[in-house]
Amino acid sequence: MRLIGMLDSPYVRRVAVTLRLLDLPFAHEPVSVFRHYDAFAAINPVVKAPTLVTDDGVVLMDSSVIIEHLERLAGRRLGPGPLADHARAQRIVGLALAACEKTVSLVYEFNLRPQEKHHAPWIDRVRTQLGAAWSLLEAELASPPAWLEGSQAWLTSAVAWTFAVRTLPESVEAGAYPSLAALTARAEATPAFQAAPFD
Ligand SMILES: N[C@@H](CCC(=O)N[C@@H](CS)C(=O)NCC(=O)O)C(=O)O
Repeated sequence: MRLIGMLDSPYVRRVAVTLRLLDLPFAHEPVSVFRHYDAFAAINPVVKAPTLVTDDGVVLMDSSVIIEHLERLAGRRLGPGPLADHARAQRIVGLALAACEKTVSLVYEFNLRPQEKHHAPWIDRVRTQLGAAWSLLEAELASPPAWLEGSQAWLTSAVAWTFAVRTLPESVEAGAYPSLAALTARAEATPAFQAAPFD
């Protein structure tokens, strides 16, 4: 299997950590959707990171779609079995992914759009959504379920927080999310995270 994309993308990184935790062998190709557009397009013309090329040559995209396939391949899930626990796990994953999406929106707004074209009401809206996602995620993690560590909810929360802190530090209130910060520090020290460093 080939995982295409840079590890400074939270979506690529969550797939890389998942591959490690599921003990699935893969080759990582750090191709950038921006700096290596043509090389990326030669693999996946949609130019979306992550892209996963299966051993049969099927080209998959979207981290959640890829993770669903990897869990089928491995024959196990990184999450709790009971339905009520699954709902809570999916809520945590959804909040973390929303935080990633809103952080990426701000990064694109600030780094790709010319300053004279910035639209303040849109930026305010995204910041408000981002703040809501972090606050709700922190509330979930302040009383963590027993199954959290090692789960998809756990790794996606940590990947999201590292991405925000490293990419757009001014968008996160340092100290406002202690449970999230502590979970991330522990996750980043594990072999699966260290094998897939942010940079
Ligand atoms: N929902 C997607 C989001 C993936 C995504 O937006 N990736 C970014 C890199 S962080 C990308 O491919 N950007 C290039 C583009 O959208 O043109 C996922 O979970 O994989």
